[in-house]
Amino acid sequence: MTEALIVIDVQNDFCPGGALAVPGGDEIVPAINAMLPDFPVRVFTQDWHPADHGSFASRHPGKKSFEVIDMPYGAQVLWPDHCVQGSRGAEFHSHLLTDPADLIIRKGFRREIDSYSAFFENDHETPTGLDGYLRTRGVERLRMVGLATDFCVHYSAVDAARLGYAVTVDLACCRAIDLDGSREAALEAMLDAGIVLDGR
Ligand code: VGL
Ligand code: ZN
Repeated sequence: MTEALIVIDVQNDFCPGGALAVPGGDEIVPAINAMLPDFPVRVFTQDWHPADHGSFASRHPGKKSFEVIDMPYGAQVLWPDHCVQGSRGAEFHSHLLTDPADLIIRKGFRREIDSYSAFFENDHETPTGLDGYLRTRGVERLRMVGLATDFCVHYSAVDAARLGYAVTVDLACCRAIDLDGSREAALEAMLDAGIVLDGR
């Protein structure tokens, strides 16, 4: 069974000093670099927002970061401006080895809709194309690492399981934002979806 390593959003803005810093986000980089040679297929994702993206609190007068609003596609957490296309914050962490990536998939590039998952935008139906890529390369099993455990890793893993992949999330190589217990809730949701949580 061909296994792909999926490296989610290991970008400067999700690391200490970044606009939406995940505690310890940079700590996972050496271990991810070390596992890259073990996988025949390696995909990296990159959160990639226009400067006026609808998930930014700055676009919603009177709202603050981390407040939740209703969008046509469902609830949306409002975030500080982050991972703006072409910015330093959107670049991969400088120690992450990116040359081994077969594919870099960008997401969240439509102003009107956020995309946590590497497979579908937050309407849960607009595909990113990653499923087709993996299927045509014969991938059936996925190992997921990256940032953040409770948002992009969580949504990517659940969508992958729903699409029929055998999914393992390697928790030693993930870090969480943890808004109001979102880390624990995400772990439960991933277990319910049949995902193996390595390191729990
Ligand atoms: C992410 C919040 C907003 C993530 C991306 O990569 O988990 N979280 N955009
Ligand atoms: Zn984002």
